[in-house]
Formats: sequence, C-alpha cells, structure tokens
Amino acid sequence: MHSVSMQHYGINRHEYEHPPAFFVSPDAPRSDNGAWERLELEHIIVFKQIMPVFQPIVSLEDGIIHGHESLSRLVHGGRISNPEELFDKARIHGLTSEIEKLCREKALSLARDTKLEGMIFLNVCPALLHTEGHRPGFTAELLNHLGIEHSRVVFELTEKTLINDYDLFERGVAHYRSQGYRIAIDDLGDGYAGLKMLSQVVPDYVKLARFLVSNIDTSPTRQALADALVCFSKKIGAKVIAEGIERPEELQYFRSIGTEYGQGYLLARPTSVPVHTTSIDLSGYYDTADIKSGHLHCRLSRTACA
Ligand SMILES: [Ca+2]
Repeated sequence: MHSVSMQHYGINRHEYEHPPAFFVSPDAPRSDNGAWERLELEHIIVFKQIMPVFQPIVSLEDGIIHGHESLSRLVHGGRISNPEELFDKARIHGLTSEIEKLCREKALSLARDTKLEGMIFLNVCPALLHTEGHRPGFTAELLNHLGIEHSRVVFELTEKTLINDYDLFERGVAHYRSQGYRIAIDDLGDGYAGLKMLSQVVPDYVKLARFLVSNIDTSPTRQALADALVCFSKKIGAKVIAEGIERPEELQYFRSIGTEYGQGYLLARPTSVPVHTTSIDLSGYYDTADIKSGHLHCRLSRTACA
C-alpha cells in the first residue's frame, strides 16, 4: 500500500488549508465505484476532512461527567455519508489504519485545544491492534506531544471486523494496557464476539448495546439480559455504561439496577465544542416513587451479585 499524503498528491499548502469539496459527477459510471471510493477516501485522508465531536458519559448516581466518547463526522461533501460507511469502505480499500489514525489525531488534538476534562473514549477496531502498517506507539507519541496523560484514554473495542487470531488480539490489548490505557468492550450484546472478548479481556468498562437500552422499561426480556450483564460486569470489576439513552424511563431503569454511567441524547448530544460543565442535573428525571423502587431493585441486584 502506498502512503496517502499531501506530498504524494502534489498538493500545496493553500489547497491543503482550503480543501475543495469532494465531487462525484452523477454521470460517473457505476462500474467505476471502486475507483471513486478509493479517491474519495484518499481525499478525506489527505485533507484530514474529519470533524471530531464529543458526547459526555455521565454518572447516573449524581450526574457528574466522567468523560467523553469521541465520534467522527465527515465534512468532505462526498458520497460516503456516515462513519459506519466510512469504516466499511476503508476496510475494503485497505485504508482502515490511515482512517483510524486520522480520527485519533483529530480527536486528541481537539480534546487538547478545547481543554476537555476527564476520560477520553476512542473507538478502535480490534483487528487493527495487530494490523500491518499500524505503527505501534503512534498514539503514545501523539499523547506525549499534546501533553495528555495515557491514563485518561479508554480504547473502545468493537467487532467491526471478525477477530481471527485471539492470541494476537490479547497481545495487542496487553500492549495497550502496559502503556497505561484503559479498555472498554463496546456494543456488548450486539454479537457473540463481544461475549468472547469479555471473557478473554477483563475490561475496565462495558458499554451496553443500544438495542438493549432502547425501550428497556417495556421489555422484560431485555431487562433480564441487561440485569445479567450489569451483574456480571460488577463481578469482574468493570464499570457499565448504558449507551443511547433517549427517554427518562430508560435512564430510571438503568439507574435502578446500579448501572454506573449513561450516555445518550437525553443527557447530552455530541458536540464539537464541549460544554465546560462538570455535571448534568438529573433531578428532573427521578421522582420519589422511582427512587424507592430503584433502591429495592438495586438491593436485589447487589444481593444477587454479591
Ligand atoms: Ca463506541
């Protein structure tokens, strides 16, 4: 794979600082899609056309902001319209490592520039932990350069690509851990590999998949599954984050079973300029009856987990 850089494409400083929007003619033949996709990806990489946004991760006990997950938005104006598609196409074209490095560089630089406080959660594809071309120490160099402590960084591992070699995967995680980073299992409940990861890598955090969180108050089945996962996580010493909380009932339910943290539109939307507040007021979401039933449920959970 050749390197994708400004020099490689003969781009001058002005073009780099004022990047043109990426344009694909509607008349471009569909059979050329692969070539256009590659060009589009290279355009994003060369002009660094990713905008990071941060979404707070909040304590469900007292509303204190524990940290932020960094998410990536595309600003290049091309056909690739969302981050999921971006990573799918990058994998097809062998550019996953370049795209992930770009997202990481942009996120950490913005975190430093905006004086973001607390933990910084970064998404990483586990397959990349041992992918050729992903230079070990890249993040360490970047963090040292930006003056951000390693212990503030949490890598969220998800199964965007199948993990074929678990020994290599475990060595990759051990390597990250030895450098002081924290580990989270992302989207737990979305696929069987998440459970396998959980059994092999004792994570610092577990993030419950959105489908488990959505409308949990109306589904005894999802409640049973969430209760079991929260209970299991407590046993192995991992903190649980319920992602995608959009309704007060969801917030109330997860608080009632002793879930440490929540994330979602109800609490705060992702934004490129973090709000400099240390906590979010949750008092409007709990009434006395909820707290009573919450405590009861919490006691039962804790007894079951003891
Ligand atoms: Ca994530």
